[in-house]
Amino acid sequence: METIDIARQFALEGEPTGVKPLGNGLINDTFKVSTNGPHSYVLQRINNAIFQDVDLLQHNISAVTNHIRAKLAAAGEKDLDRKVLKFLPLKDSPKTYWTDGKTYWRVSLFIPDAFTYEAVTPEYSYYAGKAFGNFEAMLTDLPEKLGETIPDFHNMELRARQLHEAIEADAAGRLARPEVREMVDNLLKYEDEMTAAERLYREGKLPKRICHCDTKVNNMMFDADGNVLCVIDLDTVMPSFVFSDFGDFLRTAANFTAEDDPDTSKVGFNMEIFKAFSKGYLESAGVFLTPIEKENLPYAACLFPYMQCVRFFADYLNGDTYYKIKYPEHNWDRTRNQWALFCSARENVPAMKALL
Ligand code: GN1
Ligand code: MG
Repeated sequence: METIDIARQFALEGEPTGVKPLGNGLINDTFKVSTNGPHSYVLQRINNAIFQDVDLLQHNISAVTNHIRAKLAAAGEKDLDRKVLKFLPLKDSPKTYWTDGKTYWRVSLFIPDAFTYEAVTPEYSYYAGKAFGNFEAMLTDLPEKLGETIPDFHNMELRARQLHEAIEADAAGRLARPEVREMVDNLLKYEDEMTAAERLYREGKLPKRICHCDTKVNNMMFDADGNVLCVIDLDTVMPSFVFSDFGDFLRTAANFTAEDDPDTSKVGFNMEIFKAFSKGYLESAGVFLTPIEKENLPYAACLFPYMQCVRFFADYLNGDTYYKIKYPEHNWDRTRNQWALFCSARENVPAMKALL
C-alpha cells in the first residue's frame, strides 16, 4: 500500500494530499503528511524488528501522553497540542496503530512552527535540562505500569554481553584489522567500572523510574523563540535509571561535534553544556532524586558515550544489522567518535564533581 493510503486509515481531519520524508532517526521511518484540512500529520513506520511488541509500545505511549496532557490541562496550559504529542486512532477502531501483518504504522499531529536541533547553546541546554527533569517528574505518579518496549534497553551488563557475543562471532570478519582489535581492548578495560549501576540496583541502592531513554538533543522541540515545547520520540519511555536521560542528552549535546563525525580530533566533552544542562535538570528533578542518583551523575555522563560506543561497535562487528548506515564504515566512525567522547568525559569527571 502507498504511504498516503496508509495515512488514510487514520482518523485525520480532511484528506491527505502529500507525503514526504521527515527527520533523521536511526530506527523508524518518518514522514510528514499534508492534508486539505487544518493540520499536517507525522506518519511513522515503526521498526517492529526492534520494537517487537507494538501493542505494548503504543499502550505505553498513550499512557504517558494522556497522563502528561491531563497534568498540563489541570495546570491551565492552553497550547496543549504543541506541549505533548497526540496520537490518532484509526478510522474504524480506537487502536493507535495500523498494520498489514508485516509493517506497523502510527500517526501523530504535526506540531507547526517547532524546531529540533542537532546542536544547542548552553542556554538551550539549561531549558532542555529543566524540561527532561520535568518530564520525569510528571511521570513519577503515573498510575499504569509501563512495560519495557526493548527489554533491558539501557542495561550495561546486557550491552557488554552483546559485545562479547559479537566479538566471539565476528560475523562480518571485521576483527582482522588491528585498530578494530584495539577498540576491543579499550572497551573491555572499562566494562567493570561502567556496569556499576546494575550492581547498585541489585544491592537495592538505586531505583528505577520512568525515563525517556532517548534524550538525544534532537528529541526536544523548541518554538521559534527558543522555548521548549515538548519531548518527542517516546518509543523507549520505560523504567530505567535516571542516568539514561541525563547521560544521553549530554552524549549528544555536550559533544563538540556530531556523534558520527569521522574526525575524532573535533570530538570532546563540552563542560559549558554540562554546567547549564545539570543546572536545569537539578532544578526540576532535584526534588525527587536520591543522594546516590545525584552523586552518580558524572558517572552517567561517561556511561552513555561508553554504552553507545559498545552498541555501535557491536553492530559494526555484527555487519550493521541494527542502526541505519549511510556508508559501509559508518558504524566504525560512530564507534571511534563515541570512544573519543568517553575518554574526554572521563577526564572531566573531577570538574563535573566540583560543579555539582
Ligand atoms: C537510536 O531512533 P533514534 O535515532 O532516536 C537508538 C538510541 C541511540 C541512538 C543513537 C531504539 O535513536 O538508543 O542512542 O539511535 N534508539 C533505539 O543515535 O535503539
Ligand atoms: Mg529520534
